[in-house]
Amino acid sequence: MEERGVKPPQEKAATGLRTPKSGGQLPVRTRFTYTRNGSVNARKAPERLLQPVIHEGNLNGQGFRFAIVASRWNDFISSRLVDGALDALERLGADQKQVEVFRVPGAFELPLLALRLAESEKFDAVICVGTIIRGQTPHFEYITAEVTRGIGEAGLQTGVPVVYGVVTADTVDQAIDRAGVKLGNKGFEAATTAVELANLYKTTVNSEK
Ligand code: INI
Repeated sequence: MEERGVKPPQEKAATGLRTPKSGGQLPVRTRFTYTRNGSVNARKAPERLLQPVIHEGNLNGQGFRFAIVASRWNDFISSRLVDGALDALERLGADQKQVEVFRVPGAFELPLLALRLAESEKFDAVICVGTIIRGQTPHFEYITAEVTRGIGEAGLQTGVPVVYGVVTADTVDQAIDRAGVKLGNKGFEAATTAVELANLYKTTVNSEK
């Protein structure tokens, strides 16, 4: 028989916000059955959904080696990105001796050095930061596309996480907003991503090494 307008009972287990550790499991999730008119069938107990193992990196930077590759163009912004990345690594427990910063002239030079550092087997993750501003170059689209492609390629070719912390903006003001003013700090975000990925790779795809 169909029930009309029955509200789903509280799904307590499905609302848990805890971050599963790598290899952990989701909180138990359930699926209600519905009647033909779309309301919950309160007469039937909810079914359990599959409980797959979830792999997710934690945010502990201790014990990992990180390279930050930073370009000097627009340095008043790019150096803020380096500061943001260092701040994140410090907060996440990375060891000072395990973090190295490499400077290159412009963003176009980031991918090759990122590739070589990733190949070197000296780093668990490479963090690329730089600033490309549209107003300053008619080649904005080319440079941005090439830098983005090259940074992605460095990771794909080596299997080492190479993270993208490059600000691309139409104006100087927009770029400043992404370097610690209104819209966070892209260097901080990239370093946090690097820590998460270093943990994820260590506990999953690299765990046999
Ligand atoms: N490099 C940047 O990192 N940001 C820019 O905004 C930029 N502009 O505007 O031209 C820029 N150009 C230099 C480029 O990255 C190379 O260093 C140069 O072409 C030499 O290869």
